[in-house]
Amino acid sequence: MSDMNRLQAMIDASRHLVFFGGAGTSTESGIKDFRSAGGLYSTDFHGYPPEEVLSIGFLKAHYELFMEYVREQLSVEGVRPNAGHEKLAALEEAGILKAIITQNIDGLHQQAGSKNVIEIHGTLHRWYCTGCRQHAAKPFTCNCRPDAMVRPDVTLYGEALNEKAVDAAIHAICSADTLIVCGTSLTVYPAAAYLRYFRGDNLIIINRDATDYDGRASLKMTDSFAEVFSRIQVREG
Ligand code: CNA
Repeated sequence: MSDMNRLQAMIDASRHLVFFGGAGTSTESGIKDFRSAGGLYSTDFHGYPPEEVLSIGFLKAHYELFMEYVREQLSVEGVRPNAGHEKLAALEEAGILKAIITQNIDGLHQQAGSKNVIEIHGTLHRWYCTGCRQHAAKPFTCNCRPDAMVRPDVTLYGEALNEKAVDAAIHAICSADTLIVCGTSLTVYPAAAYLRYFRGDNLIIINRDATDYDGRASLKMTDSFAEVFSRIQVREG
């Protein structure tokens, strides 16, 4: 049986399918990931490594540079979901997929029509003022306090994850009989550690590069997200 047929059989047999994804699900929409060759981590920004730029300490110390990085490197304007995002939305619509947990901040799953999306690292589609908590879907100006900053509602290095999102993610993983992990290097913690809550039948990893969890997978595929998901059949009931 081919890997594609095995994947389809596991999805067909599943009663509670959950998807856990990362930046690799958006590369085929034209958004760079962090750790692939040519990803965001391969280029410093004004002499700073991106890991440092995307930290709470950097935001506080170099707000203008941080904002420039977000505008230039993380912009999601005009970006469209790919065939993989669309198939996941169709699987949810058919009642097969119960939840998407994503480390991404680009909002592409929702743009494709997915409803139950748990964004454990926040979103670039929500901005808030650290002074008065006013918020909006885009960057805005606020003069409520001299030290206030308008920032994206994303989890930066050095910050804790949103508790509600973490609880929802762990609950979804605990409830899954089949978990598809895709487009993530599984190196960003604590997100990657949530996989240890999976107690179901089949852990499926679809990722171009190797991950530390490959040995635990019932099925590992190295084909691309959009390629694999465009071939999945949505079989209701
Ligand atoms: P990562 O560490 O960059 O890993 C991405 C993984 O995806 C790599 O192992 C690649 O081999 C694999 N990959 C890349 N393209 C594909 C593809 N088309 N099909 C299959 N596999 C592919 O990214 P992680 O998500 O693991 O790291 C978590 C970080 C990345 C989170 O904090 C995110 O906020 C952050 N991030 C998000 C975005 C986004 O929202 N689109 C973009 C860049 C970084």
